[in-house]
Amino acid sequence: MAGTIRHRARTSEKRRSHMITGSEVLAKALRRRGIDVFFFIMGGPMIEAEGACVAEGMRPIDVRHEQAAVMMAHAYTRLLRKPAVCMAASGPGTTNFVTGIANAYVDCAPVICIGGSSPVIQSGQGAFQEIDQVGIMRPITRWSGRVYDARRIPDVVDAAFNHALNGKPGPVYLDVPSDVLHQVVNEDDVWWDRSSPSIARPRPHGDPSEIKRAIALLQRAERPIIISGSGVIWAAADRELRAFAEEFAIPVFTTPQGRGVLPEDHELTLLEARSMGFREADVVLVCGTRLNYVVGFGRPPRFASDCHVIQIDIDPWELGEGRQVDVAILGDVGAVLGQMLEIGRGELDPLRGDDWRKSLGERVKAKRPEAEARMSTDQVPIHPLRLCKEIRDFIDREAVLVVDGQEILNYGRQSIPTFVAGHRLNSGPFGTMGVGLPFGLGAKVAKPGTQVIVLHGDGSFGLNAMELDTAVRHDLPVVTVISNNGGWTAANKYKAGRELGFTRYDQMAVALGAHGEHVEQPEDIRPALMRAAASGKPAVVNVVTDPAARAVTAAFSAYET
Ligand SMILES: Cc1ncc(C[n+]2csc(CCOP(=O)(O)OP(=O)(O)O)c2C)c(N)n1
Ligand SMILES: [Mg+2]
Repeated sequence: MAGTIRHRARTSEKRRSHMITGSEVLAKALRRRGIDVFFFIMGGPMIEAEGACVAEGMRPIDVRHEQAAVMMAHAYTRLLRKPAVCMAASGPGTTNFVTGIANAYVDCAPVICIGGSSPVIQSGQGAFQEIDQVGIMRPITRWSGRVYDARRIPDVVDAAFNHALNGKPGPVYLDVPSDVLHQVVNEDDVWWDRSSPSIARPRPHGDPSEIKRAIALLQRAERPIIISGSGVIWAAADRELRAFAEEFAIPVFTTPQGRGVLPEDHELTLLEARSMGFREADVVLVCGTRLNYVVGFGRPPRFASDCHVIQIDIDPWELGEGRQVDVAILGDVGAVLGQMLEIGRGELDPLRGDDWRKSLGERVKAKRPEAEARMSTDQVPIHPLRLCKEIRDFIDREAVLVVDGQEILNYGRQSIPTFVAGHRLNSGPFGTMGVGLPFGLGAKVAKPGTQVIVLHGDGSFGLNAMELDTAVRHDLPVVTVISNNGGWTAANKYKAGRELGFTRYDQMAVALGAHGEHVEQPEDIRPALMRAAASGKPAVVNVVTDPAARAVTAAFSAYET
């Protein structure tokens, strides 16, 4: 009742002149930054703001868990290389963001997370759903801040976007208290000045003297390689990377999140010779990726102790982090590679290292038939690699493939190639189970015309399985294939809490209005995939796989990791 009276008072107050609520200012500020979709669960004090966003023409994707909202926004940023917004109610709605935000932080995805909060006027008094949301988010974001006056909303929204995008990208958290959202202000008093949708990310060039040193090192290299990370995808530098690699015939290895910068049937993507390439390289050009555990910290035994490292990164704190490097170039990876290409022309001889490249190529050729044979097994229960082969042969070349789980993640990484930059998403360097389905849905929202396939473990599927309902309600026809090995990881030894049983997730899908398929024989996988895709609905293909199959990377690899 009190709420209704307040609402009427605000409405009549607004009619008097150009009066506007904080909620409406927020919606307009987001629109000005080019936001056209948002992922959320409704709830106070955000309800009016969310309605205002719809009124501004933004597409509302209401989900079933706030964690999934962040993950959908995350995939959207990756696919379209632009920021995306998610929103939550105060208190538990916002704290449910946490895993999604932490994952986006480790993955450097510029997700703009907006949480409603209890009123400033009651702060510290035990208000409804009051908790230190800004403090909770601070260590897992690039910026966590609060707006205290509706007139400042566009200005603070701009600050949030700038922190998300400039330098190394990452998530930000913006806290909007209820009294700021409900505040009625004169539109003329709102700080619109800095808010422009055309604000460009700075793309700094590298120091020319460091670039010369890098070229000099490459000139002396007998066995150079490039390691390319997701920084190259975010900087939209796949063209520059490809041009540089091709000009000087340097093999390219990507991180799992950075796949597709070169189509993985390109002659310089020698996937199966990854370990050998790392081990034997004498100069490593690291582009837009951290020297973290994913690449063995750039140290022995993965790399030779005397190999030289050139690192290009937009973030000064990443340069030389983990290990010392020989040349550190601070700058936008696309801009720097452009500079290096210019200086390198005429200086670098692509024929150098030809013999070594050939031996890497031979390694690839030698390993392929063996890997193909392992993937072709007719065993029952179905081997996860057979499932990977069926998916590999079924999906479009441009498909977005999301993989989540442990055994199935490892098998998938080794066996299914990617041909488009950014079209491969997975549990990521943070190792987050549950990203699969929400990533798939975020990808489908971003690119509705592209086939999206999620390859899920049965355990990881369960974490955000209710997002199937989101898929049905929002008509997002993503095909989720479950490698159902009856539990978490392989049953290769006793593990407490491993067993989940062979649940009929396909029946659950049907109950939610999606398409369901249940598969136990290898020859039935392909027809089930075809029916699932042809249904035009979100679909679950529940494939019973061998619980004993354990992906030992070295032993099973089609390409070594
Ligand atoms: C959110 C989260 N919870 C728990 C873990 C620990 N964990 C890592 S892999 C894994 C098992 C995944 O099982 P499943 O999705 O069924 O795939 P499978 O390995 O069986 O193919 C678990 C529980 C994690 N990484 N993330
Ligand atoms: Mg499993």
